[in-house]
Amino acid sequence: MRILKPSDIPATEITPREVYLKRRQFLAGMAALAAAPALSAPAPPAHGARLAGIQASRFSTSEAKTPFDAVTTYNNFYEFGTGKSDPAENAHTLKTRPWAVAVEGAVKRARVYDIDELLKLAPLEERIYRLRCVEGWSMVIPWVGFPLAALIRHVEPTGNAKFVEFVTLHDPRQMPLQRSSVLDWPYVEGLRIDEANHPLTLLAVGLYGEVLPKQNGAPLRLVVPWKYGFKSAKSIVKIHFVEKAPLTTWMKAAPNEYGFYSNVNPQVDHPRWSQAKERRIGEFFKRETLMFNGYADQVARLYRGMDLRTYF
Ligand SMILES: Nc1nc2c(c(=O)[nH]1)N[C@H]1C(S)=C(S)[C@@H](COP(=O)(O)O)O[C@H]1N2
Ligand SMILES: [Mo]
Repeated sequence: MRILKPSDIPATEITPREVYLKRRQFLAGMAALAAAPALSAPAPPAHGARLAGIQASRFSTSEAKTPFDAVTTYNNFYEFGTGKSDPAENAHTLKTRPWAVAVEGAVKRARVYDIDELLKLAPLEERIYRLRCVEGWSMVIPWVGFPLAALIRHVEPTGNAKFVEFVTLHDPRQMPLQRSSVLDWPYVEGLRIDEANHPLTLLAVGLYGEVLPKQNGAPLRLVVPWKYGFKSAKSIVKIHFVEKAPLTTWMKAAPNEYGFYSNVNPQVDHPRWSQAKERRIGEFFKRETLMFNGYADQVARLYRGMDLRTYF
C-alpha cells in the first residue's frame, strides 16, 4: 500500500489475476524445462474443515462470488509478505489452536475467550459481502461468522466505551515479516462503537462454508464491508474497548493517506490514485465504485452531518 514506489509494484498488483496466473504458469513451465526437479506449479489452495449449521443472511449480495481459489491465493496479510501470493504460501506457520481472544477495557465483563467458545457464542451465518481493497480491486466473498454486536452484548460496554480497538497476533516466530519494520507491529485497527455494533459488522471464522484459511486471517478476523479492506484486521487476539480513537497501523504508516474512518468513497481519492473505479477480481473491465461500497442504505446514517473529506 504505502511501502511500494510505482517502479517497485510487482506485476501481481496491477495485472488481472488470470493474466498473471497464466504468466506464472508459463514462467513455471519454462523453469521446469530448464531445471525439472527444482520448480513446480503452485499447489492448489488447501480446503479446510466444513462448518456445521450455517444460516443464510438477508444481508448477502446476490452478485457472483469470487472463486474460492482467488479468495485464498490473492491476499493482503503483510505479516506473511507483501506480495499477493505470499500469505497463501507462508501462512502455514501460523498456529490457530489453541487461540485466546482477550476482550477487555471499558466493559463490565472483561474476559478471555477461547476461540472454540466464540464459535458457539452466536449462530453462524453466511454473509456474502463485497470487499473493496484501497488498492483498487474487489471481490465478493461468502464469509461465515456472527455479528460483532453479539459479542459486545456479552461483555456489556460501559459509558466510556466510545471506540473498539482490534489487535492482531504479535509473534515473529509465526509471522515472519514481523521481524521486519515494513509496518509497526502488531497490526491494529479500530471502529467507533456504533460502527462496531452495526448489524453488518461481522466477526468471521470461515468462508465458503469452511474454517477460515490461515491466509484469510484464521481463526478470527473482522469484516466491515462498507470500509476499505484494511479495516478488517486478521488473526485477532485482542478486542479492546476504549475512550479515544485508536491510532491504527495505517494511520501511523501514512496519516495523509489513511484516516480512521476509511469508508469506501468514490468521491474522495487516495492522494496517489483515484478511488472512482475498481477491478473485480476475475473481470476485465473496471466497475464504478459505489458509495460505502454499495451499503449506503444501511450505513449512511452513521455519518450524517460529517464532512467525509475531513473524516476520510
Ligand atoms: N493483520 C492484518 N490484517 C489485514 C491485513 C494485514 O496486512 N494484516 N491486510 C488488510 C487488507 S489491505 C485487506 S484488503 C484485507 C484482505 O483480506 P483477504 O486477504 O481475506 O481478502 O485484509 C486486511 N487485514
Ligand atoms: Mo486492502
